[in-house]
Amino acid sequence: MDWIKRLHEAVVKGQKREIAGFAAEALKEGMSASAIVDEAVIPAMNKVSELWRNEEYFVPEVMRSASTMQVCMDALKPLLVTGEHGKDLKVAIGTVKGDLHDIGKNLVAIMLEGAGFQVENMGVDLPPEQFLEAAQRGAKVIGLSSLLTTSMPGMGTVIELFETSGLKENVTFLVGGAPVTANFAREIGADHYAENAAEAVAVLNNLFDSDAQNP
Ligand code: B1M
Repeated sequence: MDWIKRLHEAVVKGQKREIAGFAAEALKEGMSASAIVDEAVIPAMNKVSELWRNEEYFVPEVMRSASTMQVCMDALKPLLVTGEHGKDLKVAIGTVKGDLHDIGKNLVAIMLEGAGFQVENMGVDLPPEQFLEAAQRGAKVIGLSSLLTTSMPGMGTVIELFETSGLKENVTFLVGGAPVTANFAREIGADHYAENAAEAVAVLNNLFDSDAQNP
């Protein structure tokens, strides 16, 4: 059985009841959890995005695929959360105010947890003050996600709030989301930009490594 194809199809078609079983079979046949995410789940969500763009999928279909993806990620989570790396680093991640998109942000959160970071997944539509409170609770990395050009400036608002509160130097800002670019990240004063979940993990792993080398 081509499990990549089967799992990809399950996410695209929103086969929520079947997907955990498919993932279990794929694992039994020797596929790794990260291969399932990288080769089936993420490309399938990209396909769903394309179908939405082409107006072949509408809100119900997109939501069905998103919840199917979530079931699959929940089933794989114990296997993805294996990293020893970065264990002491607290990361608070959320979608900025005015924005309800959370599929990609949740993927980033799960992958960071998988890499061993302590992740507080704060939700969506978050007022800037909530990120400040997360830093006061000990988060060293603040992850901001935005999927809308209209909510993107909200990332800058969060960073400005940290500046005026004198807390900007205490944290590292990681930003991402489909419309966000490395240039935009620089403009608003973010420390790092990641294009996708794997890059977010790589960025923070590098940060952790260099902290370990220069404590
Ligand atoms: Co919305 N939506 N949506 N939507 N939606 C987009 C973003 C859009 C591009 C579609 C389009 O028109 N082509 C468009 C934005 C246009 C723009 O601003 N330029 C859009 C719009 C307009 C809207 C509404 C305004 C529609 C309306 O009501 N008229 C509305 C807004 C609601 C709101 O937020 N206030 C809306 C609503 C919705 C749904 C509720 C139906 C649903 C969201 C469901 C949910 O998230 N729970 C939805 C969806 C699903 C999409 C698309 C189709 C898919 C987004 C997605 O989940 N992609 C999207 C079209 C698209 O992106 N092509 C679209 C899959 C996901 C894995 O990728 O989120 O990009 P992504 O995450 C990636 C990277 O970006 C990155 O890593 C992730 C994994 O690799 N990343 C980070 C993300 N966050 C990161 C943080 C990091 C680092 C990396 O560090 C902290």
